[in-house]
Amino acid sequence: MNWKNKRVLVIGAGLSGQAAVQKLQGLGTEVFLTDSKLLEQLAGVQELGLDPEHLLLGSVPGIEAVKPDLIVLSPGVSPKLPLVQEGIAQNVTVWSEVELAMVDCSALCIGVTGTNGKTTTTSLIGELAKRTGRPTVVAGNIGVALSGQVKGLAENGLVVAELSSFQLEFIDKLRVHVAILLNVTPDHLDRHGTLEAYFDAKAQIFKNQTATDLAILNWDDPLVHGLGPKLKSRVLYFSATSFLPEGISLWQDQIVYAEKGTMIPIISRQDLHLRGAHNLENVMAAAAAARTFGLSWTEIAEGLTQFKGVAHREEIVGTFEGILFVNDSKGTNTDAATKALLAFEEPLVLLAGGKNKGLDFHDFMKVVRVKVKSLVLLGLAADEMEQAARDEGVQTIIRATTFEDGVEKAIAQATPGDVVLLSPACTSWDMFKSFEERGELFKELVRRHYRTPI
Ligand code: UMA
Repeated sequence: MNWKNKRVLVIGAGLSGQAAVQKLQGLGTEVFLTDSKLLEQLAGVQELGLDPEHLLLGSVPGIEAVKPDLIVLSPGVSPKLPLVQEGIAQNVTVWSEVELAMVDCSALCIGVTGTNGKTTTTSLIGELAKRTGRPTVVAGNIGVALSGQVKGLAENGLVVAELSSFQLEFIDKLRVHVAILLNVTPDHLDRHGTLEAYFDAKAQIFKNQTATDLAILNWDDPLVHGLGPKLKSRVLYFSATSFLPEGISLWQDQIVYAEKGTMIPIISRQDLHLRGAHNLENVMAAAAAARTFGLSWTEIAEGLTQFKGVAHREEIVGTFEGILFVNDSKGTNTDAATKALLAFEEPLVLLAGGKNKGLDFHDFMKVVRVKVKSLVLLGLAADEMEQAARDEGVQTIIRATTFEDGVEKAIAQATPGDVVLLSPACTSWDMFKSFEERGELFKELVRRHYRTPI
């Protein structure tokens, strides 16, 4: 593409939009940036150096005001936005920010998608990738826009990208050489409408794969499993529940790789820091990906043993007066929160609630009834969650007025030997800017309660 003669409209001036603008400026394109917020509400936009004619803030313009050749969409911007719809109606190409990011990058691209486990798996692959000594970029939905990271990456480099359904919705030629689909359960239905549409967006990760590429699929997830025969690429399955004669799975307590009648033990599950069956899946997927960039199974096992997990995903805050505190602020949907509950054998006090993403809480509350001794609820979704909890026979339900009140009430419910778990099953957006902010406050409040240094 001859970028110099193009007019490109970037929608959304957050992390993705700003990184996209900078990338486009580097390509010599005429860039317009729009956002429904005002300049003073948008940190970092002033520094982009766009003149007022190219900065359309506060209200969204009509397509005629810009007449773009290309629209680059930030992931959080819905394609239902009239501006995007107008563009599509006028045959303007629409790209996700990740498509733009990779347009001039020829490094090997490893992409991770799925409803849950993406960040853990991406981080783990990133750690394994660094062991190769090759230049490595870890970015995407993980919190760092891809566009700002891949510039100048050598051809022998490795891009490890966490890719959300929002980012995959508008990819065009982006080729993910090694693509992982971990699982698909209801999430983001307020944006995608149906589970089918959400699944289709996730399956876009395989769109441009060829026969030499690799798809890594979860054998145990019926939706994901069924994709295998439809793909052009080679498929490698993993399973945390049954032994696979071809693929990565469990044999007694060992994670093993089996192929053509041979079986190679990779690591014993006891040697992993990560807890829970869902993390076994993340480890298996990461190990499969790491094989493609040339690490031996021994090197992979070393990397797996050393990985302690990531912040806000079942992150151990500490044990205070015999109570273990766990921050799973990233548990923003019912499936993630269920997995967190299932990872613990101890009696649980669960702190949950926030903003619902259009999910039904009844199945989740069935698990809460069995696993949780006290449920503390807060946030916008608290009424809905309480109703579902009552419907499913959850015994102890406590309401909190603020996040601080919720943490104090959770602590008051716990006795030595218990786990206090923050796993909200909701987004943080009713009370916080991000799940990170919520998780940080949780840790701070716990430490403050026990008067330990923050
Ligand atoms: N905006 C508009 N009009 C709209 C909607 C949004 O102008 O109709 C503007 C907002 O005013 C705001 C900007 O768009 O200024 C925000 O854009 P964004 O929501 O795409 O946020 P970014 O800062 O670009 O962050 C995005 C991802 N956010 C979302 O997908 C919601 C981040 O994932 C990602 O880390 C980042 O790009 C870098 O790649 C976060 C996330 O919550 C962690 N992801 C979801 C999830 O994991 O469940 C998908």
